[in-house]
Amino acid sequence: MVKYAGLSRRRFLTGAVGATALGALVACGNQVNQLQNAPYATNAARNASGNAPATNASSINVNAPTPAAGGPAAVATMDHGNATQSAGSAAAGTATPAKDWKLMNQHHEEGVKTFLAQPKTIRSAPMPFTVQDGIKVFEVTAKKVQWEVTPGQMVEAYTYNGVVPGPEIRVTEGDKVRIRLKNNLGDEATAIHFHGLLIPNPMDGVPFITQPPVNPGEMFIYDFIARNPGSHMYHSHMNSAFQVTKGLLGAFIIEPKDKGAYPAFDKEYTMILGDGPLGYTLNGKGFPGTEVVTANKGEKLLVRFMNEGLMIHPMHLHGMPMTIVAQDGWVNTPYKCDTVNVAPGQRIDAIVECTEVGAWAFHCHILSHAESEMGMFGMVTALVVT
Ligand SMILES: [Cu+2]
Repeated sequence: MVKYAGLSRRRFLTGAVGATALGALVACGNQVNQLQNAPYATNAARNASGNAPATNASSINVNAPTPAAGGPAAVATMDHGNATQSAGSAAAGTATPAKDWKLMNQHHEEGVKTFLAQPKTIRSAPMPFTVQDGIKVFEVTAKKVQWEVTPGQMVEAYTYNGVVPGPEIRVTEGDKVRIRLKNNLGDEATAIHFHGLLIPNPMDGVPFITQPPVNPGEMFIYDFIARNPGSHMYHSHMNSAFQVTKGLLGAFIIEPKDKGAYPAFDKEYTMILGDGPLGYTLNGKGFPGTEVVTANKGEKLLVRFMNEGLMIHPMHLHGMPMTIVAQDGWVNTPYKCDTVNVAPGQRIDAIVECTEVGAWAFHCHILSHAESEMGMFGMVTALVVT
């Protein structure tokens, strides 16, 4: 049916596409996408079957078609290589119901094509600031918006400044920082905790412990000095299992004054992990809405993993090892791995030496957070090295 515009599926999935891999991949995705009349039709089905944790079923697209026979529970025992197996040929109670493997292939394929057609950069710009009396002042407004988690799937999100994650706050060690939090949520109080920062106690952002709650319509001003460099976060500490997983979260990065105090890298990418009402997400998006990570051959890519969800996510990169250089902002003795556990609240800094050209899958290895009969979903992206 659908042609790959000169690129075979095997070629772009293995990444053996030469020096213009990304351009070819994206062009390929775009061209293929144009051939489809309803490119998002199967995404709705994918969302219904997998993108959201079971407890959040009410927030996902309930108008989607019924998932393929067998359902998610059958996925663990599914064997793509054994297509001749059928329910009637094995003892009752032990066999997986027969699959429509052509339909499954189609769902998997369409997800990848949609992913490759995404723009390369979908994240918002770092949060702007003004400088007043030598203080970097950031304006942060908590408000609800309709957020597109995957193409065509809108979910109510609680946001800082209208985006999930909130815009990255980036300052330098020693900076004087002011955060002006306005609560426009309308019907609940909130507060910001600066996760990982060494900070004066009254600025720690925990209602009824260090400050009054910031009620609807109110403002609270946080003032502190950025003391400890590293990968940190900011998030709600009010009704947090709900507010944070709905989107009140963001990266707070303090660059070291002395760049030599941190391992060398050429470019960086922050990947915030999420699970909850928005589904399984990387930077507020579920596959195929996730962003393609790109690097040139030979570059050292710093990936800052941050987990703002409620579950542990072992993040796995195909093709190349990661060197773990810091945890929770503190530089540690480096070690190599290809899968790194990121627990809720943790930040893990990993440097990837991009030695291998190609499109390398990059995903959570709790596979029920990443792939089902309906194709890949949730915590999946790709590192494309050209
Ligand atoms: Cu996971």
